[in-house]
Amino acid sequence: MAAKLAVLGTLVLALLGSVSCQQAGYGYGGGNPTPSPTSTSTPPAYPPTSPTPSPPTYSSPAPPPPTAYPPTPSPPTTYPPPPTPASPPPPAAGSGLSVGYYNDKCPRAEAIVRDAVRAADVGIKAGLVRLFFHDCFVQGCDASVLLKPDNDTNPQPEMLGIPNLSLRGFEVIDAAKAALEAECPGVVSCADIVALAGRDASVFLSGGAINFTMPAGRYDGKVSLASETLPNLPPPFADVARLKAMFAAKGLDTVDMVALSGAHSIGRSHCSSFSRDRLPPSNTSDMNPAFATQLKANCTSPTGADNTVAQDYKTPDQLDNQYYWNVINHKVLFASDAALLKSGDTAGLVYAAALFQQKWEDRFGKAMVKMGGVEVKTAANGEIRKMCGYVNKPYSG
Ligand code: HEM
Ligand SMILES: *[C@@H]1O[C@H](CO)[C@@H](O)[C@H](O)[C@H]1NC(C)=O
Ligand SMILES: *[C@@H]1O[C@H](CO)[C@@H](O)[C@H](O)[C@H]1NC(C)=O
Ligand SMILES: *[C@@H]1O[C@H](CO)[C@@H](O)[C@H](O)[C@H]1NC(C)=O
Ligand SMILES: *[C@@H]1O[C@H](CO)[C@@H](O)[C@H](O)[C@H]1NC(C)=O
Ligand SMILES: CC(=O)N[C@H]1CO[C@H](CO)[C@@H](O)[C@@H]1O
Repeated sequence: MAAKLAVLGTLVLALLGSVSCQQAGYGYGGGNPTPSPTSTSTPPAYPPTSPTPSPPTYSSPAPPPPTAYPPTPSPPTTYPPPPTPASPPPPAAGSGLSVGYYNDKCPRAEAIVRDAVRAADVGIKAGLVRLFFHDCFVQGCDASVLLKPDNDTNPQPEMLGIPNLSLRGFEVIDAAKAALEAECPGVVSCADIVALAGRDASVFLSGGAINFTMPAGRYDGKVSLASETLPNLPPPFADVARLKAMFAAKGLDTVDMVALSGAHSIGRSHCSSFSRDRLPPSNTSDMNPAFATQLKANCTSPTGADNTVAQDYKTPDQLDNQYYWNVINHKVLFASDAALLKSGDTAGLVYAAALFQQKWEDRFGKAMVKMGGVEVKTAANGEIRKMCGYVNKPYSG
């Protein structure tokens, strides 16, 4: 009863204030992808959608008092925050992008990308959602994450940065690009393919519950540096302050951050991304002990391989709000996930997302669009690549 009251109290707070979430992909793991032991998908066991959800079993301090929140009960209609108007200089959201950008230029463009994403398995689909995030946070959404090492021009692209070591889904982007070049050569940017694929993967993995339009018109960048990945991508051991700061640096607020963190409801992680700071014997975390024991077992490998485990132990292949219940129940992998409970505004958003699935779905779509507007390039500083792994050849550099 006390727990339920606490949940409801936090909920009220969440409705009053706006918060954003965290949880960025680090991706220490990499090297030898071992099939995820949890890849066997569980039936969609969504938590009850009614305001009387399964009682959270959390034992953490009760959510902060109402005074921690914006006192003025602004009506629900005031958030999600209005779309940031496209302003010129800093992390502006998507100036120059438009929905249906390819309708005239290449009418089947979006359908071609969707078909390529549809053909991918659930794990690769999850990878595509993360790929979009990593692309946008480093050099903006410009497909710089796709550039392959080139001994002469760029031996150390983003792809070789530590956080990128476990990215996947590249072959889906390449397949879509090949089909698009056959259909309308030189028209569709790799950056748009990454963005549309991230959207489509979200639609598929949510069973259509998350469904939003993604503006397009991005150009592809020519710069990709491994050295820019660590400073721009939040690490799995980040605390709330760091998460907020790193998202804010991209023009994304706390509501966006918490909503996007729900992406940790799909896909997997290598054990190396969290075992050191989150698993016994170094018990510095507030992880549920039984969950920690299971993770420890699943991460134990006779050969020393870097195993993978599901991000969401309960519905690993569904993009749903189960993630937020996992946060509440201390059954998440990263310190950055757990951290969302540790500040009043983020905790409020976590409870709101757990209790109001549709609200979160809506916020997730809006935040994906906003993320897709980060530092986009234009014809003036970008190009339409012919192959997504390489800048166009006659390179006047
Ligand atoms: C808030 C800060 C975030 C942190 C610290 C973080 C960290 C990580 C880490 C460490 C992994 C596991 C990589 C591995 O070891 O294989 C991961 C996976 C993943 N992340 Fe995040 N992430 C964050 C935000 C996001 C966002 C904003 C998205 C997308 C909207 C996202 C989507 C994913 C997905 C889908 C996976 C699974 C990928 C796969 O299965 O291949 N993450 N993240
Ligand atoms: C550990 O692996 C088992 C067997 O694949 C799986 O059922 C369980 O959900 C996994 N637990 C965690 C916490 O990953
Ligand atoms: C790039 O350099 C590495 C190491 O020096 C070498 O093994 C490789 O063959 C080179 N690749 C190309 C395409 O030149
Ligand atoms: C998503 O929305 C579009 C436009 O409203 C609709 O045509 C499409 O069928 C929807 N997709 C899914 C999977 O529900
Ligand atoms: C870790 O320590 C905390 C606090 O001492 C304790 O509550 C928790 O059960 C421990 N977790 C594990 C996995 O041993
Ligand atoms: C999936 C992918 O392309 N990842 C790359 C990350 O970096 C390693 C090298 O460290 C490459 O081998 C992978 O191809």
